[in-house]
Amino acid sequence: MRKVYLNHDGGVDDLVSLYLLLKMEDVELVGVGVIEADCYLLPAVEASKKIIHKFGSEKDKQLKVASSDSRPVNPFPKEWRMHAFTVDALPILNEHKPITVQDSPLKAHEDLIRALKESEEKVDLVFVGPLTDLARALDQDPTIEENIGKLYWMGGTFLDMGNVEDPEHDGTAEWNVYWDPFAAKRVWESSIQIELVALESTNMVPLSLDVRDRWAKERAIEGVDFLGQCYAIVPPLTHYVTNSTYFLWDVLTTASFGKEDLVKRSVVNSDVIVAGASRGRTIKAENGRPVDLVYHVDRDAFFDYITDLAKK
Ligand code: AGV
Ligand code: CA
Repeated sequence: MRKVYLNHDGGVDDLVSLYLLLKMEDVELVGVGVIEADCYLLPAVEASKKIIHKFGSEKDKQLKVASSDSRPVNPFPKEWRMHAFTVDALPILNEHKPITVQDSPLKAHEDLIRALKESEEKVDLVFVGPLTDLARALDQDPTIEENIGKLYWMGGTFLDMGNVEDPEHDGTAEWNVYWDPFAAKRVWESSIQIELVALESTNMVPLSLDVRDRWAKERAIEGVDFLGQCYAIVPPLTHYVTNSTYFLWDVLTTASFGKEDLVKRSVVNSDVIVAGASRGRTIKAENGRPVDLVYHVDRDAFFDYITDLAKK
């Protein structure tokens, strides 16, 4: 059994990541934290509880979902943050009420410390939103580093173009770094092993119409229907990439944890810019700290993998 803690920020691919972690054999989810970055907190927490209630094992249903009180440095656009309301309202998640999965009494960063302290073995971290709760946990109790296996993080890019389009910014950053660059910098200062699922690889897995059609064809299988319903909420790539085009950023991060041979990695020494027009940009730096950059994914194998998980 591999133990994993998930911290997410309530986007469609965040919630699908939670679903897929529940479906993985040989993986034990030891905690879930939700941060109000690319979402509104309440629907994201409620949707998380409903996904665990619907798709989790008896053990999973004992999980308590922790809310974060972390605040943005650079907030997400409201339109994107609305997606969690739709997932939370999907009939497939609201059929069996009351929902018995509970809220954690702890704040997300404290719940992370709890989960790490409770475990005898090392716990891997899957972070698919900003790193604020991890940075705060490290500040509060630096000894948790010893309990962490590896951090899988959706964040950053070393390409010339990021995905932030915001006034007074030069467009070189990726959003999860940009939301709180100081948190990324704090984690870079730790000695945690970081697997960086950056735009280099996530750009290879846009939501495209053929993927939607594939899930539609197999919608008689409940899990595949759930994938289709979730990805009906967000815009696909049709003719060209726009600022709203949806990629499977977080799901690729989750898949790189679940099936390591789907992706290619290389070690990059890097740093995080925290101020100025490029704040939130990750850069290559000779004396920077090493990260394992995920720069390539076998696209077909990736979509086969997640669709097969949804059939389990
Ligand atoms: O930058 C990618 C991160 C991922 O964690 N999020 C979405 C994923 O959950 C922010 C984001 C960038 N572009 C977006 C985003 C878009 N077009 N719609 C919604 N969120
Ligand atoms: Ca996310």
